[in-house]
Amino acid sequence: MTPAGITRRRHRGRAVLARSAAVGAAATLSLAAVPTAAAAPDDEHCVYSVATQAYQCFDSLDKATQRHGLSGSARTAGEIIGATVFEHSNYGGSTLTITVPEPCPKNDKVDFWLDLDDYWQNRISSVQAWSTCWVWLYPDSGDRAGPYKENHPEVGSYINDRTVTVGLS
Ligand SMILES: [Ca+2]
Repeated sequence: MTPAGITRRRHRGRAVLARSAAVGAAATLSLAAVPTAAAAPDDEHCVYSVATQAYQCFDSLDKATQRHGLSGSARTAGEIIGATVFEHSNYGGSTLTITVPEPCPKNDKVDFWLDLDDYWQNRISSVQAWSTCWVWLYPDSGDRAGPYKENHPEVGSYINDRTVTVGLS
């Protein structure tokens, strides 16, 4: 059941114009036409720890979180899930799960921050909040949207595909 929105972008290389009439020097020009199709990534499912700044990726969200408490090394380290953010609405596409060392204290402060990497900037479309954490989404403008409590299949048109920093409070 693949979300319909995920189609691998395929740039079919324009037929190479091999003009045999041109002399040898012209042939080197074709090197400039480096194909970009390979840059289109498959979905990735990663876990980021705000405590250790460790970043680990997996084949699926299930594997990334192994039930919603994490297991294995992450749990051993005392980490719990603060939030999962998604590339597409309705929790589709790539996922990034943010783990925190403790449930978010309800102290009217943003306790945990994550500046998104190039891949995740301007990509978040839905979010899930866990472990008492509320999710705040910050666009480049310094404004913010939130708090998102529990599950939000749409973050809303204001912030959709505009988040550059995630905060957990
Ligand atoms: Ca998106």
